Amino acid sequence: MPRKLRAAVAQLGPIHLADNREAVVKRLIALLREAHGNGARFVVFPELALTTFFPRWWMTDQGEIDRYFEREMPGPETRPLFDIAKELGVGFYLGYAELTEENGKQRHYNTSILVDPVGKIVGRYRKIHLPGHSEHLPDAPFQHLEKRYFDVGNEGFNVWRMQDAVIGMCICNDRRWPEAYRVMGLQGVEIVALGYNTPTMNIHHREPEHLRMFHHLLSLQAGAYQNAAWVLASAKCGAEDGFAMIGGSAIVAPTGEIAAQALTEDDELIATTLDLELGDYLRRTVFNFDKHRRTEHYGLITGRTGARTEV
Ligand code: CDT
Repeated sequence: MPRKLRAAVAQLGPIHLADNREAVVKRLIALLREAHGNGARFVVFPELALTTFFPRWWMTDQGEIDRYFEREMPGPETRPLFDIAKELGVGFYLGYAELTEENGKQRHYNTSILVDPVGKIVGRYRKIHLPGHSEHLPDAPFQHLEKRYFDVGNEGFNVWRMQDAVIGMCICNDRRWPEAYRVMGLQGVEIVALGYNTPTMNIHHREPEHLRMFHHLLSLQAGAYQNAAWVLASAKCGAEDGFAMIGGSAIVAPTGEIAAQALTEDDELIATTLDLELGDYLRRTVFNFDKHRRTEHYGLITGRTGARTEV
């Protein structure tokens, strides 16, 4: 009997500064119900799915910044999502800003969790590749202050067994880094779940807008193929208070092919039945890691961070 899991990606349209958590959670629940009606048993929501993409705003008052963070999960506003997921028997991935305390110090993480079909959190990932900058860029059309508002994730790239599948998580900018997928690939990942908020404009370098979508899909497809895994990528997109972000939520097969892709920049569900054995032939042949990887030649990958030319 081939192992199959019907799964959905629940893309979110914009969340504006004025939108509150209750209204957002209602949208998440509507998508969850739609996914269940579609036969899906696992749903991927975006990065920072409960608020606007607040790193675009320069803020100096820590109290104001902390309003975008969750101190508990589930909390009073998110509890209904967990309850309905449990009632429907649907597992999910959810991205949010996490405020916690470690060794007496407050820590801020860009986090995602994996919740099983009985509403229990079984996995947590804290974003490692934080993009953007930490200083104020007054001349830029908007900010990208992830390096200011978040600490670098401290729990690595892990995988969890849930719903008879090996599931790994990463967040947005991580999808551009082959190391993120490979660390999960080396743990036998079958599904990589990820959420993203990708501004349509690159504030660091002017480039044609179409490249944003091209690089997004290129990264998903390469990561999927080279690790023989399904990649489920969920956008928060459209114009939040006038600031545009790309859509293009996608389900990518282990072959690197796009199995489903969102068409809008609004709340939209896409679903596919994942054949969890589709990647097996790649794992046995071209990407048989045991047989073909040459770790004795990969030392620089962990030994050196930046590129340096010595010739
Ligand atoms: N949220 C996030 O990680 N966004 C980044 C923007 C990169 S440009 C600063 C991304 O990789 O899509």
